[in-house]
Amino acid sequence: MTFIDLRSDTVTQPTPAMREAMAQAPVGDDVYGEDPSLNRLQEMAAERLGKEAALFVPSGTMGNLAGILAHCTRGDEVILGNKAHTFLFEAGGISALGGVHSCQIPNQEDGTLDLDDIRNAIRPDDAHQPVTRLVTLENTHNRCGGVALNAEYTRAVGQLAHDRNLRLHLDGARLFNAAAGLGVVAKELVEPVDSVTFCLSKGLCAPVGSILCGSRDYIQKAHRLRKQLGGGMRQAGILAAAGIVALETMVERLPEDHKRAQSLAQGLAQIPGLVLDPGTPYTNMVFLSLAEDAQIGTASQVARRLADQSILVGVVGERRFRLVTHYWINDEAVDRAISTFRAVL
Ligand code: TLP
Repeated sequence: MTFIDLRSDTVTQPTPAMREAMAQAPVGDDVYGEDPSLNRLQEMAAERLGKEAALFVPSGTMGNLAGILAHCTRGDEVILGNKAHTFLFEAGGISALGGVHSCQIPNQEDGTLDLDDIRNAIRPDDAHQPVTRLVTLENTHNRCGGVALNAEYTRAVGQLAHDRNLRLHLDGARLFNAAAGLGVVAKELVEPVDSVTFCLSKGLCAPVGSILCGSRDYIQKAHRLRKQLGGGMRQAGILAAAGIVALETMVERLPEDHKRAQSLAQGLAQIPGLVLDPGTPYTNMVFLSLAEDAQIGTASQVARRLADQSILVGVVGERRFRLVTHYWINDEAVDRAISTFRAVL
């Protein structure tokens, strides 16, 4: 029996069309800027997001790292959410490697940062304090349930940041899920930001890679940082070829994943012992917990029992799960996941 892997959309395998495009891709040495496939992907991405330039990086983590370091110098401070992926899950790279100090303010349940909290976190001009340089947002917001931030909110944060001479960076690992969830084009969501990363290797199914977009000067700086971080690649057009297929064919179908997340949530909500987060799913993530009075062990124990039945789920707390739908999860997989949960509980 094949595994039904709901742990993340990072587990997506490249599609047959991607494998074919990778095999045929014209390539060159990208450190010399000579890879035609990579250059094409970067141009497509910049155009799609309405930014001057784009840079291919091996991962979302490196995209955020190079992206933040290109705005900041050592000792500068970035304001971010206390549930931000960059704060929680990127191994402290911005401080370990860039000397960037972080000021964490509470993420609201809807993934936003309160405008007053941002305002109050901006440092005065005082030699005792770090210099506030940057604000970052995340869209969709992973630890806030995969919720999407709308353009109006992002515009308000952009205006606040720019009025105070700060820059705004967006971790848009799942930017196209946000756009699909809100029924808008991604360009609209990133118009107010100075820089944005998005991932090709999550819901868009490419095997490797993320893109950082911004102004031409900014991307030139990020390009040097990518080299410093060891992310300058050679015939990376093999990877870019899959990214091109991702942008051309995988963006428009994301609503299917969101619909399946809805079906999954509806099915799981009927099972005694499971409590779904209010509002879940916003996009392609379903968050749920074991009911307080359910005597069925911990989430890890339940996940092991599910794995024995070929269902893989994410454990994100003592009694908490995250299930993510993606291209390789079809209707039958959703039904099987629901019936296996029922059987195991
Ligand atoms: N998220 C992964 C894990 O690291 C948690 C996942 O399974 O969701 N920004 C956001 C919002 C992300 O969710 C992730 C990956 C990243 C950045 C980092 O991307 P990669 O894994 O390509 O470095």
